[in-house]
Amino acid sequence: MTTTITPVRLRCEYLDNPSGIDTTQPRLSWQLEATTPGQRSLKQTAYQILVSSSESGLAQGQGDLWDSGKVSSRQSSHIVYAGSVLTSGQQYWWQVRVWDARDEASDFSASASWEMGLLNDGDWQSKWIGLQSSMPAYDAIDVEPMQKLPGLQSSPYLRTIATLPRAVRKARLYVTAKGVYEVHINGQRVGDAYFAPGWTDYQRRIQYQTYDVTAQLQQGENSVAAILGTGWYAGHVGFWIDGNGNNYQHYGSAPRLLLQMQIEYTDGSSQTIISDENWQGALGPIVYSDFLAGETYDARHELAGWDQPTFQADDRWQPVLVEERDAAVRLVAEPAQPIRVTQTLTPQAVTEVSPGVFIYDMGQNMVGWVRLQVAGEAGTRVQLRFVEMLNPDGTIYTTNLRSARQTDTYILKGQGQEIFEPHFTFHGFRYVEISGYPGQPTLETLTGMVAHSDTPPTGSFECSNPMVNQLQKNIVWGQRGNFISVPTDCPQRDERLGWMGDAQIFVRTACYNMDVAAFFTKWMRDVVDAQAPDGGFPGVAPRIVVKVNGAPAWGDAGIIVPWTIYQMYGDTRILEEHYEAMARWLAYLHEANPDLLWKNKRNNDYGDWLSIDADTPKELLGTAYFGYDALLMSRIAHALGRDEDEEKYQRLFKGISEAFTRAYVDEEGYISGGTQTCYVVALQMQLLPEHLRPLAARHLVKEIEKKNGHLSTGFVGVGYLCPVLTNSGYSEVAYQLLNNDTFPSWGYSIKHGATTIWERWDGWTTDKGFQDPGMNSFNHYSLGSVGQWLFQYVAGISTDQQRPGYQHIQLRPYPGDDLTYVKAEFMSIHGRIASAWQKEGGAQTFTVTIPANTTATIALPATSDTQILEGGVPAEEADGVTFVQEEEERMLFELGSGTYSFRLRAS
Ligand code: RAM
Repeated sequence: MTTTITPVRLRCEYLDNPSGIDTTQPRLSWQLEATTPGQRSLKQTAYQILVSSSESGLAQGQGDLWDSGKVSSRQSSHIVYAGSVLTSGQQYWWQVRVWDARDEASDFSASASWEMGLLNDGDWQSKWIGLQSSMPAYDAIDVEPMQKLPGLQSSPYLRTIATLPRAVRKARLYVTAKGVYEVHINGQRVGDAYFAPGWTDYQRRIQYQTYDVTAQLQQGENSVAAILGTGWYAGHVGFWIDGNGNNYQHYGSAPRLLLQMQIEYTDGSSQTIISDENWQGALGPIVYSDFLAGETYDARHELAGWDQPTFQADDRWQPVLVEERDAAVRLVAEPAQPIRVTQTLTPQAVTEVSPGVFIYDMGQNMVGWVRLQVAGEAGTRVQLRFVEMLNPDGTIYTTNLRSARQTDTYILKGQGQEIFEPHFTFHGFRYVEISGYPGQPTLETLTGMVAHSDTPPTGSFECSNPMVNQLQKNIVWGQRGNFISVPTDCPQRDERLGWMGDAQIFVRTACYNMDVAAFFTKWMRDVVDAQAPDGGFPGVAPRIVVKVNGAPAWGDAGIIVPWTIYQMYGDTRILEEHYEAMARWLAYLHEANPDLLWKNKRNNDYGDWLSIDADTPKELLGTAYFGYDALLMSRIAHALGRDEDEEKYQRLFKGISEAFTRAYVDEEGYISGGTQTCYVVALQMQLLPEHLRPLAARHLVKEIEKKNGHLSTGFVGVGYLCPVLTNSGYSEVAYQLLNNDTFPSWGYSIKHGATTIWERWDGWTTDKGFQDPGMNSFNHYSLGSVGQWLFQYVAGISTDQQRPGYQHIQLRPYPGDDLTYVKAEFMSIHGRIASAWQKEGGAQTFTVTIPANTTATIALPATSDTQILEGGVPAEEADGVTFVQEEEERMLFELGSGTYSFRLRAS
């Protein structure tokens, strides 16, 4: 007999064949597919993992580092490596085979691998290098006065020659920067990452990247070279906090490079190339490159051949400045996907708005930059300015960028066709203004380069309402544009900070759209690095610019984010890793607020930020979050088997919910403040006694009616609004909010051309035009947190809280009256889940797919009177389907893996 299941998609620490990880007990995961498509109720009953120190050894079935033996288990994700000790720089190959329900073994899977990075501080021999400060800057260069921001720096070009005496068998490059880097070997750029090493608190922890450069090296002389940018380290980030314009040099004054190349020769000998005194530095064509300002590139200053081994350095090249490493700053492997260009866009239109000034419409508010093609005389200066919106007269609207310039300037060298892409800057924009272009630019002149943390797409959602489909697109574009090493609030103005409130409200939506497990694994370390000694989590992580501790709904991201990652991916390690930090945050709140209302230490309390004519009392909102923290901590303690803590936090949660009810709720379920958000948080966070819940839900609906069927929630209330309505039996009200296109609603922005989620409901209105430019981004994801509701309720794809990570799936779709169909998919850690429903005539069809080795409970909107067929036979007789029970207006069935199509008809 052959097996029914096949292991596929092997991953290590959420990544495909990662190189340079520093987790010494990495977790291995795979997915299972039906060997014969269409088979149902397939499960794994056992697995065997082999890990080998060589690819050929593994091919011969040897697990010299680890042979798990046959382990009886359903587990197919997060299996902790338990073999011999893993060592720096070594690559490991692994494979898995599984046994099915009949105890038939599969073949071993295709092999996968991972490679360790540099695990010990002593592995690093290299030194930080940069330009001597005596190096003349391009300050005097004729930069447009408007582009002159204090702190702008020219990019260092650095190079050395590595002489390799023998043929290379294997070479790895470990590299990082204080700032951002681009490495070139023998004239070729290494890797495809942008803005590496990414943003962390550089005074504590700097990520490095590992590249396989074997194929780029040759016996003999090799050029190893790099360009640096200031990036988050020394460039402009955030707003003008102190009135002096000091929103730059947050971590240090000038960029530095740290590079180490480990070479193994075919004869078994080895060599290490490092950044040190043997490097030279010069200024090149990048006059400056800065996230907020943009880039000015003078091609006349290009250092032709500078990254080639044959290059003859002239006296522009000087010895570099060398600094020893500070052991207090940890060098860590980057645990997440790097930033990459994931798509290119062709402009949709170009218009000449005044003589020689052209405006391109990219058709999409995007984040990244453009590639420019141009030919003309040397010294011709082409300027590109990037904005999200246009003024009524068709010119570019720059005011909402505040002090961010978002301007790239290219100065031609005059040698035929020239192509320019900036190196170390990104912009948030839909429109590009080009001036100084020699000749008539065409649609081919510019190409949009979309860049962001390359988190793999996992979700899709489509329905019969085009406006809702546009909403889903806008949510995804907002996520792409703002997940840039950290989850930022916006990508265009002088801010771009890791705002915690935004992240916590959006994290579940983010998990549906893309695989963000590794991304948030990394960011939670930023959060904990930024935790204050008193236990206070920050309001932004990394903690710069806004230095106070987190406010309600902002600091709480420190608990909500790990909890959500655990729920969405079954990851207990993120809970363990940060358990102490989470406990300290809660203790900090508790100590400051012994009467269990969050009165003290609310710091910059933003309340229900950017709500519409609805002031939710801040203390009440804070207390709700305090209660939610305690509730989640009790669940987290439970997940980790910490029984005493579970009880302790449960008691705390009970105390806070009682205090909340005493202080803010009357006996008819009215909540003081009376805003929609008041009711939403009280219900979502389970703060009300049972008997008041239906009353509070009614009041919530009344509040919506009072607003003529509109929402009034800000960042904080919006995420739970539709879920709470739906859970309380008012899904039709949630649908009404979804379908609205009058102000304020998601549809309103879409009706007025939005291609991303706006920061404010009233970012632009027909009555008032643009909102206060002091804070008006058109690419902010927070109000897009309704995406969770689309997947989890409209399509009905949810995990079982008790068996997280979609090991057991809850399918509970809520068909809305105005939609005729919905089709959604979600690639979970266990494989592809799909849910679709459709109405035709008097019948409804529900088609679902759940992956092998998972089970599901489907709750169909039906009663015992409904005729329910699956594949043409009565559901309870269908293969893989077991009737469970009837609940209020729902018929529940248990499903084994596979695809099912249920047809419901009222009889
Ligand atoms: C602004 C942004 C950000 C929000 C803070 C409180 O800077 O809107 O998204 O979190 O305020």
